[in-house]
Amino acid sequence: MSSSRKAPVIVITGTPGTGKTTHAELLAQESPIPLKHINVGDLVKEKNLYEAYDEEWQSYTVDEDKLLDELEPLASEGGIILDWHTCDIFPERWADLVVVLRCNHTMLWDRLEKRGYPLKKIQENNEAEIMEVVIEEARSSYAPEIVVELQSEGTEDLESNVSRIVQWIEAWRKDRGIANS
Ligand code: DAT
Repeated sequence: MSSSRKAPVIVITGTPGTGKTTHAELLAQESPIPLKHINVGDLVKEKNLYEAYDEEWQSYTVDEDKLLDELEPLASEGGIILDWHTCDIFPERWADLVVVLRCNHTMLWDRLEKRGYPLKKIQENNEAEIMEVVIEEARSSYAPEIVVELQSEGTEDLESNVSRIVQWIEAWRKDRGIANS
């Protein structure tokens, strides 16, 4: 649960390419309270929070203990957006809202191809989206009432999703008797 935080922790997750970073950036701009966008993949690289780099898959094997130690003080304080393609390593008590972005798999394929991913990495992620890996993971890790699945295919989706999250932030603060600034 959210304990005494005055600002929420919002997890934005989904298969790579579903639009997490795009959503997190717009949300950080439009939020009624300051929210720090933490791109967890970038943080892992910047702070060397990995055990190894896999050339073949072009991905890092994350050192989960180090990552959790790095994030713990930020999560306790609140006011952050955690942007990552997986969510089940975060302790349940950290999250106030878990947004899972979804995208049509052919559209996702095109986005990942544009990103220059190797074919097997595109295939793996495409399959993960079809098999609903991330939404299943979110549902098995968090209370159902905090998990929201949102479509992220075009800019209309992006805008309506972000305004929905902004409304959720306002309601979250009101519920806790924190005045809107
Ligand atoms: P992620 O952070 O999940 O890997 P991203 O935010 O980098 O994904 O988005 C990947 C690409 O797809 C990027 O070029 C922006 C585009 N995109 C994602 N969601 C979108 C949306 N809802 N509307 C328009 N473009 C979107």
